[in-house]
Amino acid sequence: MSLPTPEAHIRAVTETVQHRSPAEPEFLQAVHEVLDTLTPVLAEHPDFIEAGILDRLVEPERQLIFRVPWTDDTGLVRVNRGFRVQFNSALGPYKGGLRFHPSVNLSVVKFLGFEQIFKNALTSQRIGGGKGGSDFDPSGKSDAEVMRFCQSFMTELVHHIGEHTDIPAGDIGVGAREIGFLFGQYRRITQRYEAGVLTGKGVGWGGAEVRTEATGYGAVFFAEEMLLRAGEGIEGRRAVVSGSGNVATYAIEKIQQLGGKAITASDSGGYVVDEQGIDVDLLKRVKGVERARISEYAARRPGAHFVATGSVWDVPAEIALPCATQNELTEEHARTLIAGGVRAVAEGANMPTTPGAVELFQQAGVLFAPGKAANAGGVATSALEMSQNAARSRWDRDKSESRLHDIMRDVHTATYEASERYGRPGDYVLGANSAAFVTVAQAMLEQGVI
Ligand code: NDP
Ligand code: 2IT
Repeated sequence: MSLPTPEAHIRAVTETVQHRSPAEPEFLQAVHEVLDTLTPVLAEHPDFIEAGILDRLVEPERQLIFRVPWTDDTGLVRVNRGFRVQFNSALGPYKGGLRFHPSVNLSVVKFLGFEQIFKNALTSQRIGGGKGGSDFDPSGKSDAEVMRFCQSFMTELVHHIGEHTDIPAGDIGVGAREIGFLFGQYRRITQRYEAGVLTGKGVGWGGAEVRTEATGYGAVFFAEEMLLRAGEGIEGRRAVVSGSGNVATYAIEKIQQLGGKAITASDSGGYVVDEQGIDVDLLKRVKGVERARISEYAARRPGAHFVATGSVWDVPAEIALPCATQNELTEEHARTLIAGGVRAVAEGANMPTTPGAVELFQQAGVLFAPGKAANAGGVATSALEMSQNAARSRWDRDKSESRLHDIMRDVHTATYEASERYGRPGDYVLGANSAAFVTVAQAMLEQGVI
């Protein structure tokens, strides 16, 4: 048998994806981002080419799309679309969040599910990759409406998940409130208290300590590891952060705890600049408790101001943490950040930096951490939650945070070492993709053609 070269193989697989999914730009972007870095690994592993590992990896094992009918507070029946893409289970049960946002469609869920395979592999926690969600928009909905939506969503999802098959969690628009409603309905339908079927639960009923904080804290730990390797640190440095949800809030909190100063936060309506450093308690109150707009933060905080146009990337800083959504940091933004002296960029969000912007950062020698490595602390702590649920145990905060810290150090080491091994030391994109791919590919190879 004569095998194609790695380059020809990657080209052929990419063309197949484009042919099968021509209308899925986010998914195609995520596939390109991974496949374009795999030439050195495939050159070392013709067995992966022969076994069709890439051909299988880009095709989800299962994709579910379902109707989610619910009744709003006026008595009107509404219909949303629900998704769960069970992408790859070579390393363990499908694991990944649910996103509730009007922009959710199959392309978005598939890009997130694809990323999740590699991210989960990097955590070394034996979890496969999946993602789900709905085009339901929780903003402006009452708690009762959100509950009815979650109950209807779970009435279908219940048939497809389980602690040994598929374990959803939160993502944009899905936090502790939604996980509570989803779990309640799961328990009611199945008549089983299967705590490990969802993660991000309330800490009083099976949730892990530090799961809420884990993604944001983890992204800062990763940024710190990159800086320490370069002989630098976080203390005394300015950071710009986008978003004001779960990930952004705890990234800001950890930056301040480590002696840095996070000076921005944003939402879809604009951003705030607070040169004294963001007041995390006020941010939690405004965005978390009151579910108000970020402009309200500036209204209540002397010295802070709200900007409705442009983006946080217009504010010069040494550390940049995109923690809102995909493709929010463009080439133009990258040029501005580089001109402003940025040293490290770590993606708290999934795929927030466009491919052109990533290239600019790398060319300029900026330390750049892709989301699948930098934001892996969230799902890693979800896996720790599953372990605690299975053992019917509960770890305290110190143990939980120190495990998270260790995992992020290990993800950094594995990523850096792979970047060296495959010929581009310090290229964390290539490092993360290669290290994760080898782990998943080897498991697929050993498990046969399935
Ligand atoms: P939240 O819903 O808690 O917060 C999302 C934030 O991003 C809000 O400030 C929101 O503003 C803003 N945002 C969302 N969509 C858009 C948009 N289209 N345009 C502009 N702003 C937007 O979500 P999370 O903090 O949980 O998630 C943020 C990112 O982190 C996502 O990319 C997610 O996939 C990723 N992530 C999350 C993990 C987790 O554990 N939660 C784990 C790993 C990654 P507004 O309120 O105005 O919409
Ligand atoms: O993108 C992600 O890693 C998440 N939204 C968290 C997934 C999880 O299962 O905790």
